[in-house]
Amino acid sequence: MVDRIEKNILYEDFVAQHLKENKPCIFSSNLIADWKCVNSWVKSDHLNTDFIEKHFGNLTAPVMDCNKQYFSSHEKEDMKVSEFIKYWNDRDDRLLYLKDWHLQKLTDERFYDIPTFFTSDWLNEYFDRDGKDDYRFVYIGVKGSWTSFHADVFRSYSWSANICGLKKWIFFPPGEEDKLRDNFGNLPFDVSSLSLDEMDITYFVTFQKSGEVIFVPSGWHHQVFNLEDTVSINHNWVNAFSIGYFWNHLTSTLRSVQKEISDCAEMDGFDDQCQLILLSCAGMHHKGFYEMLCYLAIKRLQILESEPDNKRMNAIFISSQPGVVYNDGKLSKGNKYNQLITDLRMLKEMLLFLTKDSYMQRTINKVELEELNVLISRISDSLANK
Ligand SMILES: O=C(O)CCC(=O)C(=O)O
Ligand SMILES: [Fe+2]
Repeated sequence: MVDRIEKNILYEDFVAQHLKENKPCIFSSNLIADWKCVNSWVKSDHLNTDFIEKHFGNLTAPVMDCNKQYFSSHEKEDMKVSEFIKYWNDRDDRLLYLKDWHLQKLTDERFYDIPTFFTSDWLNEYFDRDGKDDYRFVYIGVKGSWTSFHADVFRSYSWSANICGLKKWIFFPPGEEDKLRDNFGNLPFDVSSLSLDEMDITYFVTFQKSGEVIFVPSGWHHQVFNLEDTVSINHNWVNAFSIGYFWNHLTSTLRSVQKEISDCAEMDGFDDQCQLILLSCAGMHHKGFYEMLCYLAIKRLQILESEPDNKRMNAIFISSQPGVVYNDGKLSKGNKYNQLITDLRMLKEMLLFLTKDSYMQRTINKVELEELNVLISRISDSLANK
């Protein structure tokens, strides 16, 4: 069963029961009722195509054809939004799904606010630093469109909010997917073609209605079906409670890369070559991971070290909401939860771990290693003053 959260819960309860436990849940309590897009993009429970056409028609978005497989995903092409809207209104024998559209990055307008539960997001906070990329998406799919079996990029969490429509999710706890691998170790593209009930495998099926928001934990494989025309917004995100999964994924992907090209292991530049392949297939390499943690740690230290006392005490919650640096302490009853401290403790632990990792020692140079040790001491000092 996937937990349903009907009433408002405290942030720290969500942390304890879902982030730390890495367990999925659905918020049915309409967390998104106030969203601008819920009101402007939807008319009588359906996509307001006139509005989308008028405001976004000239933009381009990635569109998949769910009737066509391309490796482990669907065939994709970039399309003018106005062309997609024409398809949406007329329909033909294609099964198109506009997805992974970075609309928030393309517009200045904020058409939704990230629910508090998901604002501690190191991934988007880090990628926002140069404005080049983000992990905030809009999905618009006709009835019958679907997303193939996968686990999310970087083994990040995701959250997904239905603006309108109905989704069916099939979830597999981490490790269960191994039971579905073929002789070559490949995962299936479509689990609905398998007789899951006849197998010794744990999985969950859940339905997400209009207004509901689902939390997808790290490393849970899933497949998603739009049972009605459906519009959703989703983010991939990572934070103190999932950064370890990210690191484990990076190192296990590196091991696969090393194995794949092991015949070149004796050649000069083997490590560099592996890192390049890792970057292109996992989206990040070891150096990038180290730089990300340093960036996040320095940003938090600067807040702790520079803000006047009262502001510092309130600056407990760094936010990945565009345009918002941090929320004040009203987030949590009694200010018991201090995200800044939680983040720094975890960042210190991870950074210490990296200094001892033999592969990381080969990846960063002596000066960088020295700087890393200085940064770790700075975090220790800051935490000791708390
Ligand atoms: O809604 C979909 O089609 C896919 C969403 C998804 O995979 C996710 O949010 O992780
Ligand atoms: Fe996903």
